[in-house]
Amino acid sequence: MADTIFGKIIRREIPADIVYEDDDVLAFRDLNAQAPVHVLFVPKRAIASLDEAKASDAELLGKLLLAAAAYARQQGLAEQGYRTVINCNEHGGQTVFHLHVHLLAGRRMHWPPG
Ligand code: IU
Repeated sequence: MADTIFGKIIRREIPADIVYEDDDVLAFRDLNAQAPVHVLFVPKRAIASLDEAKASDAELLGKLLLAAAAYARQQGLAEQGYRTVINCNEHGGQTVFHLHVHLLAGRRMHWPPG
């Protein structure tokens, strides 16, 4: 897949406010935060979108969600709650084609989403 801005952040070619890292996952604050807490969890091995994910990506996708949940718990966000979002392709609102999980917290979320 084509490189993206997230690839450059993972390789430390451009700066980001990194809040979590392990062997498979990097998490950093969204530059255009939509909530008091807005962190993006990205797999270091890039998958363009959820639509591109394969059965062989199952473990990596699980790690991504569990990293977001662990971060939320560790930051004291879990009791009040939070939202995780994966946008996919044009109508899903995806703008960066390196799959990522948005973690949004710190305010009450609305439903249905826009
Ligand atoms: P989306 O689901 O693909 O639309 O999410 C992309 C997010 O990446 C979006 O919330 C942007 O604000 C965010 N972002 C960023 O944090 N830093 C960047 O350099 C760029 C986008 I480009």
